[in-house]
Amino acid sequence: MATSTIRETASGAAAPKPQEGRKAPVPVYLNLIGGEWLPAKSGKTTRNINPADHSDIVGEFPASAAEDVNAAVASAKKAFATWRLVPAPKRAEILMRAGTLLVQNKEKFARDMTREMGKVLAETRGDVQEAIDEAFYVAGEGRRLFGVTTPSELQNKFAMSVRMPVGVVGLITPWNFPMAIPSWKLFPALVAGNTCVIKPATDTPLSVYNLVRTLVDAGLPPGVVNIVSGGGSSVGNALLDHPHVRAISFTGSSEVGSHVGQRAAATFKPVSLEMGGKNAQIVLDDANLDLALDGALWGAFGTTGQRCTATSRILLQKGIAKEFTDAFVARAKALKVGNGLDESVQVGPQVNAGQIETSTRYVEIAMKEGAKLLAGGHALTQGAYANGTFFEPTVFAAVDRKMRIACEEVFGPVVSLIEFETFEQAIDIANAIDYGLSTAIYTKNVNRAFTAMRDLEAGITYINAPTIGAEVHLPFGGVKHTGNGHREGLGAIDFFTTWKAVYVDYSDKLQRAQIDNAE
Ligand code: UN1
Repeated sequence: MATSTIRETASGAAAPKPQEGRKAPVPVYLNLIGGEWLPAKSGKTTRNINPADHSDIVGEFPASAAEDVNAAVASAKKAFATWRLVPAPKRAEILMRAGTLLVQNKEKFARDMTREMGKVLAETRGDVQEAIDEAFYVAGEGRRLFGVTTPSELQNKFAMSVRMPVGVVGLITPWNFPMAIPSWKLFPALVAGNTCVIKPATDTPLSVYNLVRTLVDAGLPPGVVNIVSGGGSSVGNALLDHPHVRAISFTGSSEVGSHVGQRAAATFKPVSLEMGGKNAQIVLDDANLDLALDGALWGAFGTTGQRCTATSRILLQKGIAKEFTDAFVARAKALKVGNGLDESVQVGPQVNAGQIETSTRYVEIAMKEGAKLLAGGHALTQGAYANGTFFEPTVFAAVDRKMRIACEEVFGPVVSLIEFETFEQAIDIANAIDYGLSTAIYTKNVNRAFTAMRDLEAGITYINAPTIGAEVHLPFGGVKHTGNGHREGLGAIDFFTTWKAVYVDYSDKLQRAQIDNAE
């Protein structure tokens, strides 16, 4: 692989800059363009800071602009000419090797991720594991990528449909699953023969570097994947506008997703949007209450509530509401919040100060609306928390389904308890939102479980399991404002390929469809 004059170390880092008064020098990471590790043309950088400890600088990353995107797209376009001709099973072998390398580096990549994103080590190990699962799952696709054949209406004519790569694809990825979600996009795009320009989330670029560096080490040719780090308004918009980018895959908020979809429409790019959620866990009177409590606690406060699939509404049937609420509040209060690198910590920091502001604002909104605060409600700023962005696990009760706290995504450790009387009411409340990503119901009644599977308006429904925990080989995505109809996991290949119909006429004469064979 070609390198620039900049000295390259692992993960695309250039020679570290010594920091005054600092023990370890700050590594400087670069863009990957056409196989070379390059700074932003402007020379600008931004800092990646540990949200649990702001004195810990994870690295400096390029603050790129449209000119860097242009170079990356040009290199991806050049690489497409040859990558699309590499047999898919061979492309898949690179993913296989990448999966094996990820297994070897799982612990290191998990620690890097906890440092840049905050979630606890058990979860960042899970995040890397999800990329490993995706690598092995999608590698199998190299020997499938099935098309269909069908009889022609004419004699001596053969008809088939084959999947073609789309071309250069732009991938815009979020900070909450810094390696898993990039892998959901990169791996299917690659096995299908596309070349990629990826814009990592500005809060968590290191995990994308670790992932892409792994692909390079596994043998990915130069230019097939390019990384351009930087902000949404600079790098993101340049990808959306670029005439040679043929499709965009985005995961993030519904607000930004709406912008992405509208802007990309100007150049007719297909766009896959995975966005927000306001996911409900329903607990019926007949549920195994301990199981429902375990699920609710994990669903609401796992990843500090920063999952699109996080449980943010717990719908409680009257008969169990009090017992559940008391136990849930006690357990929420007992959760250990802290630095995710400490194995005893259960809830890490929020990713940045902006997220703390959002959580704080929603607590104020909920209080004004008349919801009852039963636990948490504040940012943690003293002692060990002083250098980070921490928020208490927060529980509201007496929440009415129409309150903003019951309808809008917080993306933090804030959960609302809503009571209901009948099963039908629970389904109504669960569906009475703009989002439709994940849902869960706890019951032992098989009839209710199946009715819920049918009637909950969501891309994912769990029975007796929390709203989080999707596996890579099932379709991932949602309805209403959560998505625009595409799916990751099972379904990603559909987005990253385009159908071509092929007709082979071996009759040696002109045969006019719809005319020569008509009665
Ligand atoms: C997200 O919710 O932002 O289903 C992604 C899960 C994970 C992926 C979540 N496998 O909880």
